[in-house]
Amino acid sequence: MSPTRRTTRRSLARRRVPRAAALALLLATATACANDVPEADWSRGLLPDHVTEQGGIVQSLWNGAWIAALATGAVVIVLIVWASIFHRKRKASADLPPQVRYNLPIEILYTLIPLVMVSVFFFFTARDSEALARVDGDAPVKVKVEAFQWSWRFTTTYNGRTLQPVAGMPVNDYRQGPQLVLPVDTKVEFDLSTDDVIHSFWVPAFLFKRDVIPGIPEGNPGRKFQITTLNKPDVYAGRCAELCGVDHSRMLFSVKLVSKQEFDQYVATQQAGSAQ
Ligand SMILES: [Cu+2]
Repeated sequence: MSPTRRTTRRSLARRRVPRAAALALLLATATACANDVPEADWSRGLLPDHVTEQGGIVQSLWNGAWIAALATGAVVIVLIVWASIFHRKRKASADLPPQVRYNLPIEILYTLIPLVMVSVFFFFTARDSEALARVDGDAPVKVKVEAFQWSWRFTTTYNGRTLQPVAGMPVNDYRQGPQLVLPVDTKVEFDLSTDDVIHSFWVPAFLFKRDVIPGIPEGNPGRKFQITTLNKPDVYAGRCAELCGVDHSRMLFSVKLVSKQEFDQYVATQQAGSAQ
């Protein structure tokens, strides 16, 4: 390498370091601004702590996929390093190395191993998608979710009694958006609908989101999903996950998980309101 080229490289590197640092700082501040981003933990593969039984299914599928991907990556890297260290071109000879074209056992191996890997991924994904999409129909709490530009209306039915709808408007903080109150350790069925554009119902702590598409008739299984809440009472952020117009980013809501007693009290007050 010529001395001039070395200096250019060094000065390039010198220029890049502060730029990278500035970018990192910008990213850190940008994340800090979003107050509704749940805490991600390396032990969970950077997913938020899940608050539904179904979230557990997603978490283990996620873990398994990463373990398989990392194991595959490790094997590939070891093979690359091994080949590049022990199978270098010998300076003395100009001959080609032994060619392995039309080597049937190796070709079968090339085909079978990826096929087996994809099949394993497919099996677990299909099994878990089926479990996540299952709706029994006997959930004690049913929530009709109506998405609109740019907020949500939640109408809860508990043991056959329908509460007053909770409707919101665009907000900057999810805590000011409409709040859906749900009891812990309970099966909840959601029915999603919209009259305007495509939205997407997303509660990060559920580790699940589902598009809300206009025109899907009532009773269609594509509108429904079901969760079983875990005993983790708290307030969780929810948002629209489909760019749906100018105030899409303010289409925020919250889900409050409460004890069954508190939920009964909530139902009582909501019913008193609906009697007016
Ligand atoms: Cu939306």
